Amino acid sequence: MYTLYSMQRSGNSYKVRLALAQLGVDYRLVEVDILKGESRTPEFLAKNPSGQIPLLEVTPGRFIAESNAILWYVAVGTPLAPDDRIDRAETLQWMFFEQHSLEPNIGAAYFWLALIKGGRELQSHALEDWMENGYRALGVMETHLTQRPFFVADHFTIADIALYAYTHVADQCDFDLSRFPAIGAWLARIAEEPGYIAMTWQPELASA
Ligand SMILES: N[C@@H](CCC(=O)N[C@@H](CS)C(=O)NCC(=O)O)C(=O)O
Repeated sequence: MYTLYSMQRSGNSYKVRLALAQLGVDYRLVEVDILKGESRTPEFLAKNPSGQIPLLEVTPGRFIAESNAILWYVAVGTPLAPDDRIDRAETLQWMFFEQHSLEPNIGAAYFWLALIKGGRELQSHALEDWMENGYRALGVMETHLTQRPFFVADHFTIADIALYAYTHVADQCDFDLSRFPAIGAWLARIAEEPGYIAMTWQPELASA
């Protein structure tokens, strides 16, 4: 059985919880509080030298880091991970976009504005860039979704899961999603997928 090191309010961790729920895969969950430095202890760094969650132990002592790499690992061979060559490359394209254009802006804004007390004041110098670049990423997504129900192959895939995690909480960190009707419809479509779980959902927590 997999062991997932995750934090409840981490969007990157939620991607993996959402994919595992969609796939109906059981796993052991270990909650890691990054705000208390629990991902930077010697024990955790021995598992993932980057000191970050999510982290998936796939077999005893074998770990995969990076949310989008974990998504590929758990989803390969299922409809969530397209097999066709072009669809697969497009899935990767959107997952790289997520890491490069969306997560560093909306993910950062979410972390500092929604999770950290006093974060707005601490990061006031960065906020303008996050908003400008985050809105640009949302604009790209909106244009794509105007013509299609999902990002790739006209069905729900790990590209959607990767992009959904921080987009669906963007309104908690100053982004006005009402400006993006196609994104709004896509968010609603995902929430209706069979096996959908909210970010707040948790299986029984295992002890660390
Ligand atoms: N690119 C990584 C980013 C992971 C990441 O930023 N994790 C954050 C939580 S969302 C973390 O563990 N931060 C704690 C730290 O860096 O000390 C991914 O997609 O998994």
